[in-house]
Amino acid sequence: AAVPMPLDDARPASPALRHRKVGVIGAGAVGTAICYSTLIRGVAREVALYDIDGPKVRAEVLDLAHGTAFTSTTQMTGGDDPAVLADAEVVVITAGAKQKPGQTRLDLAEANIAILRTLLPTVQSVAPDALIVLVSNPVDVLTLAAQRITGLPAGRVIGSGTLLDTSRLRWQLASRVHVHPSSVHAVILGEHGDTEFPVWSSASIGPTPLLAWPDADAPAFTREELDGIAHEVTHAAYEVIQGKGATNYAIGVATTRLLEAILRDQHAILPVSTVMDGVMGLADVALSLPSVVGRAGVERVLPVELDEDERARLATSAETLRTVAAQFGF
Ligand code: 6V0
Repeated sequence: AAVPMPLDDARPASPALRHRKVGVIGAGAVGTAICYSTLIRGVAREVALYDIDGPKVRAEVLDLAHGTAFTSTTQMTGGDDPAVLADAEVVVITAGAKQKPGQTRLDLAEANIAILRTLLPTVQSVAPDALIVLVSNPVDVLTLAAQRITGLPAGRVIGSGTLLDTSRLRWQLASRVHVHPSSVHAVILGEHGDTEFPVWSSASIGPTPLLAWPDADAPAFTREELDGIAHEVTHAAYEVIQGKGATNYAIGVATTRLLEAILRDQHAILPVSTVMDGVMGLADVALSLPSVVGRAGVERVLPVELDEDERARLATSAETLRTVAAQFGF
């Protein structure tokens, strides 16, 4: 049963928030963290959470709703009936199996594609105009599968992709040189997974190219150090999962950032995953490249200047993802 909402909330939603509804599927560690950060950052008027596990989703919705006296988003709803997602503008999918220690993201493909096959027709019937955001893993394979299953335009099916990995990279570099992560301009591209890669050739800190970073307190980066940072970023999830069984807070705020770019029509450039349509010679595969995100979803995918090594790594990422997707007929 759905959790009832108070009808007499006197606080007017700001005009910017009116009618904005985000649906989240999956009341696990990730789905609830997305709800929590979306409530706190106030990017939607209503957040609705759906899960097949009734008692769990009801408890999570109540716990989240109990805090809305202190958040700018005033309505937290949800339940075990997909009708709670009705008319959402964006539906975020976090349902499904997650990595156990030692598993890679690609090991989850079979179970999570099967979930998509039943879930997506339901989503399309209750929220026919919704943009679909995939977070469940392997997120790139699921993004391709979801686009193929729904037949939606490529830009309306968006995987969180390497947005989280990019934020991990920016945090690592920022800690190293003692600046705020928002002043670190560096991206991870390709698969959200083991073949992802940082684009060092165009990375900068403030206006200074990373490869020329000159600071007495923080001497220039060596190749070995950069390789070490890249390794840590790629393996960060394994370490967190080993220790606490899930990663959730960082993907929560990363997904909220994506929702904000969509609902506020920001035309923000974010590294997210969509089905490629020829940019950089890539097609029939979903992976992350810098993408312009606004109300319509991914409006444009931007080609990136890469050095030879980076180009080879992009090709490897695409090939790996194609091989996995092909096993499931995509
Ligand atoms: P979890 O805590 O096990 O939650 C999953 C939830 O999905 C559970 O509450 C289930 O009841 C629910 N569920 C299962 N099937 C359905 C269904 N058919 N309909 C509705 N609900 C269903 O997992 P957690 O939240 O930790 O992870 C969810 C997914 O996110 C996993 O696939 C992770 O690998 C993935 N992540 C993706 C990240 C990214 O950067 N893209 C980051 C972290 C995790």
